Amino acid sequence: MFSKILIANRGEIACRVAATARRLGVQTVAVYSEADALSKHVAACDEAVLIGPAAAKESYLLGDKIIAVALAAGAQAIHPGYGFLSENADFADACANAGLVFIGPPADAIRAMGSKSAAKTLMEKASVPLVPGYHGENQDADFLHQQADRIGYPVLLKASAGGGGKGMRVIEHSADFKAALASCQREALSSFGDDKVLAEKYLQRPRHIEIQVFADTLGNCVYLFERDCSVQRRHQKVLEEAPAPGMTAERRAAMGSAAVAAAKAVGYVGAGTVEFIANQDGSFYFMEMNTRLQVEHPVTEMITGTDLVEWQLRVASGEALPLRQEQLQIHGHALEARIYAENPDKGFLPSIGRLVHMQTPAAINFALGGQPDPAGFRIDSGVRAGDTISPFYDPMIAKMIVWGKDRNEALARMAQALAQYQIVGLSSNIGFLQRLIHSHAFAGADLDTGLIERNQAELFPPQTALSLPLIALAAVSLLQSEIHSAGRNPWSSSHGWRMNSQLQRQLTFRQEESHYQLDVTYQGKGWSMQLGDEQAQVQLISQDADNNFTLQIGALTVNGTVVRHGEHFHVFSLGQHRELGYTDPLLHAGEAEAETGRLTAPMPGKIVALLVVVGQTVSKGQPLLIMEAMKMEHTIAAPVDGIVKELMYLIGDQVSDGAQLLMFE
Ligand code: MV4
Repeated sequence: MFSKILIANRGEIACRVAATARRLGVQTVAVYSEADALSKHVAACDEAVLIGPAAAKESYLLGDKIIAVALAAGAQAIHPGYGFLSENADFADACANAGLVFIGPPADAIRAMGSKSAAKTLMEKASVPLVPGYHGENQDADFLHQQADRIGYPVLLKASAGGGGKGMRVIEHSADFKAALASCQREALSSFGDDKVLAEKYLQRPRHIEIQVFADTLGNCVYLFERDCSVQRRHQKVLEEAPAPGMTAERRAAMGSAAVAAAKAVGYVGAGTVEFIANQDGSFYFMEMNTRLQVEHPVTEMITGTDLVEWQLRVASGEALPLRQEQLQIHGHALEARIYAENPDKGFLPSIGRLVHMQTPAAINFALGGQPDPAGFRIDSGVRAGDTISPFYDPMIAKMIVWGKDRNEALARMAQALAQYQIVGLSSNIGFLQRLIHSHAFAGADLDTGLIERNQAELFPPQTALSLPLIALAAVSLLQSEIHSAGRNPWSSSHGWRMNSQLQRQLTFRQEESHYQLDVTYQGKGWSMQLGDEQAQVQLISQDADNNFTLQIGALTVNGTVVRHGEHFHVFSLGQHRELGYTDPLLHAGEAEAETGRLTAPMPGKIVALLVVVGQTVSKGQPLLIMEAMKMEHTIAAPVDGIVKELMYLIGDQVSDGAQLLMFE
């Protein structure tokens, strides 16, 4: 085993690799960009080296620099994680030339699988099933048309150099072939610089089922069963699970053997994934091979009780695979949900900003009576509460993985865990994931790659009205914070309480365009609250330092967490996350001169996030940096379209009132 490795990655996968290395007594060297100086992966490793600016091209993609860092630090091997340099065959060669072990497959195996049409030719020779089609060299239009007619419609044209769905055309009738070919070739040329295409039978409602394979340098190769990754949005996986629902033992063995044959055909070593598309009847065809450890590997780890990063380290240091095929078994069912900083209501636009509040689900006790604990709950994340999701890298916040003895148990636990995941500071897809796992199609395991598209209505329902309990939680949080802050108490008439026989006050909350007027009457032991024609006696039962409240509302006892972020109350209760706008009259006093878009500090404070780089073109209203002052966050946005000329401060710097923060043109 190695004594020291360098991890050439960031975020959750760097933390994931570091955790296993630590458990095995292997020292770790992190590399990081300027944007990641304070990040979790730097803290997770034994040492860390700054390699360049935020942009990946100037840091995480600098193979030579990373190799130099590894040599200087005395590391024997480099783990590339996924993305970045993980499938770069030249980098794998460069590691070997420098005397370092690349913890991944041989460079030639990466190259062999890199070209989609060449890979298909290799797979055909290895008797791995391919979608009926033509993937040869002849690109004559009439010849390709004949091939399409032979295959039978619908036919799918794909750019040979493509992947990820770009440059694909579905053709329904022979008469449409010529026009579709021309348009596919144009897109292929402009996107990939190569107009070569291949033609395949188009599968309707296919599933994406992939097989985890593992090979060592001694000639052993096993499969660790399948993952179903059919639930995708624009070729981005959202939910993954293992095993695949409906899979029979015979089909599993057939797919496993085909995947092992695929790996052997290219001399594979290490962790790899063979992707298939499968028809609803179970017939399956090779799509491509991913020559790295994948994001969704934890579901496989959970059902097989393995640590695939440990396997990678053992194989890379020359050891045999820890288990033989017949020692591998499937135990239960695992689901993974990818939690992204993105806004599902705005076309899933990435959401940049700081995780002002993040509370992860308390690990539910999954231990089954009498059985070994299958470690049934796991969050893999590269960020902590207070960290920033920057625009430079993938906006994934975390992967949440749950285990159950069967799919329904795993689903129920995922539902519970998602309901307990709290994020304030940026938008996340948690609500969308909740609707997805409860949807008819997903809950019923009616899976295919079009699931999200086909269930738009169920997955994007109109916002429902706020209920009295949710509003009462926000109101009590507000009232309590006023009592606790010096000089602001319900008896001060300046604060909106009227001095009459009873203390009354009206609070107005907003949810999008709807306004909710809550009439509050202070009653010593609690409040009477009226919302429309609904009225209830409300009492505070308990409140803790982490913003958790228990209220008695009429006959109902309600628990909730309320986090105030600027002029918004985030209420987490009854499995929901609601954002209530509130216009605080005190905050708006005397702010007439605080016009939008100023590029100076509005008050003394600390820089907590830089969201742009020098030279970057930005549009009006785009967030440029975030500062923290008076325990609140202030986002400085671009006043007009322009270019960032200079950034005056770094993350963590203190700035004084009125200080110029950046130069803007
Ligand atoms: C297909 C297909 C249907 N029939 N090939 C999309 C990305 C590329 N890797 C392969 N893709 C597809 N190939 C045939 N012959 C449907 C898809 C497809 C898809 C595949 C896997 C996961 C998600 C997908 C979403 C849309 C289309």
